[in-house]
Amino acid sequence: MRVGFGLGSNIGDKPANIRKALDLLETRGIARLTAASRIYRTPPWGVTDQGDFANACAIGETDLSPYELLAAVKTIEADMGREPSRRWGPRLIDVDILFLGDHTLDDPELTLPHKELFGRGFVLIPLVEIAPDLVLDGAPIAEALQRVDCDGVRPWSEG
Ligand code: PH2
Ligand code: MG
Ligand code: MG
Repeated sequence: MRVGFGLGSNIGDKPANIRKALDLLETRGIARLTAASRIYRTPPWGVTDQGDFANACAIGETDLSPYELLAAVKTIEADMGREPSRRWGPRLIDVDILFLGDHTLDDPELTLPHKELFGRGFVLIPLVEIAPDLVLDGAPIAEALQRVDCDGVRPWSEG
């Protein structure tokens, strides 16, 4: 089944953390990645008194069920050294499941498609980069991108 991931980091070597998590998704057999976006530098959203994030998205194929996938990404986060923090606070690595095939789920543990995806430039910009024609829950993501604030989101290499 087709799966989309959103990755974020704002502690330590942020781009290296994103690349490590992408590598673990592959090497642990969680997903076969078919596309990964560039890494973007993004202003903190939600809680603004923290450092900029590195963000990226990836798409792949997986055989795992929603909750198997959730457990697998949480294990990656824990193994990389993520420590509990306040909601929207600083994190070494965050791996979010953005969508899984056509699954729709509304559970406190896991919402599919990801509930805040449509309002976040730091997710929509990298996702549209690798999947410009993607439609989630009947909504074309490229159209959603036109409506969100993308101020300050730029490729990491451009500082
Ligand atoms: N993640 C959050 C809260 N705020 N801001 C940016 N720019 N990037 C993130 O990945 C991010 C955030 C909680 O998951
Ligand atoms: Mg998360
Ligand atoms: Mg997140």
